[in-house]
Amino acid sequence: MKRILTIQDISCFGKCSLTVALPLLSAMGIETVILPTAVLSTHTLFKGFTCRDLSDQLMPITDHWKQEGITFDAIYTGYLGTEEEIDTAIGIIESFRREDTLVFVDPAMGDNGKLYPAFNEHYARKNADLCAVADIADPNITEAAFLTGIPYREIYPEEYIRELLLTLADLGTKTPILTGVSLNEGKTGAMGYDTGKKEFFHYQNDRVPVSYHGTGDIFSSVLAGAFVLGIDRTEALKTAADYTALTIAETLKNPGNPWYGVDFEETIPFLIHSLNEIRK
Ligand code: PXL
Repeated sequence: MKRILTIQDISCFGKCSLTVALPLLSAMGIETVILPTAVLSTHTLFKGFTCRDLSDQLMPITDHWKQEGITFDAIYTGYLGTEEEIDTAIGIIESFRREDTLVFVDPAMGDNGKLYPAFNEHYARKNADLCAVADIADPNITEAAFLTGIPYREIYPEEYIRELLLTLADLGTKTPILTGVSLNEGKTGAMGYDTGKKEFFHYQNDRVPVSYHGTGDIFSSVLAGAFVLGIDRTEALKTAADYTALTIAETLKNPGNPWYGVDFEETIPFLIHSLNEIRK
């Protein structure tokens, strides 16, 4: 069984970061080791959230893993919270990385042209150091704009996406993948650039015209898992994008319509089914 380490916060309520990554990666048949960087009462889009930083725990925890000889096939970072956490995550990657370890970075810090409430532009630029050590980094367009300094655009030609991808590649990411990319009216998906093969690749599906919190974490968790399972990049993009789109569509049907996160629990059987189809 493949083993992944995921480093991100745990928001006790709100369906994001570790409360999404752990169930999804486990459901995909991957042993999932967690390193919570902070404990929050809710995610930061709620008012009055509490936050206990766990920075001082990270080195003792990973030192213990070293003593036990624990290794990882992949390391996946998500929302980190402070610049110090970014440095710590880079240190952990350097310490645990082996030749074949996949390093997947989701520089979760904003959406719709804005940074999340806890962040500023300095933090955003610091995330570029983390992307520099990534095999795969999957920012959305907002995050890519803050990482590269290229102004954010809501409406864009494909050339803009290619420019963002090439600039992310210049930061050091081997395969940058931009999420929330719409190449045609009514469509949405992701586009990537493979620096080894010097090739762009993309996957688009029908756009569900709503925006839900936590969908970036769902997409990243499934995409990271698919790469860890050795699924090829186009099929991996399709698996993550189709699962995310279906989950949004299912959430819309829920009369309670939770604003704070999507009903990914409902669609886990579909995810498992699509992985079984790929394996056939
Ligand atoms: O979904 C990204 C995320 C993760 N963790 C925390 C957040 C957010 C987005 O707002 O606040 C704590």
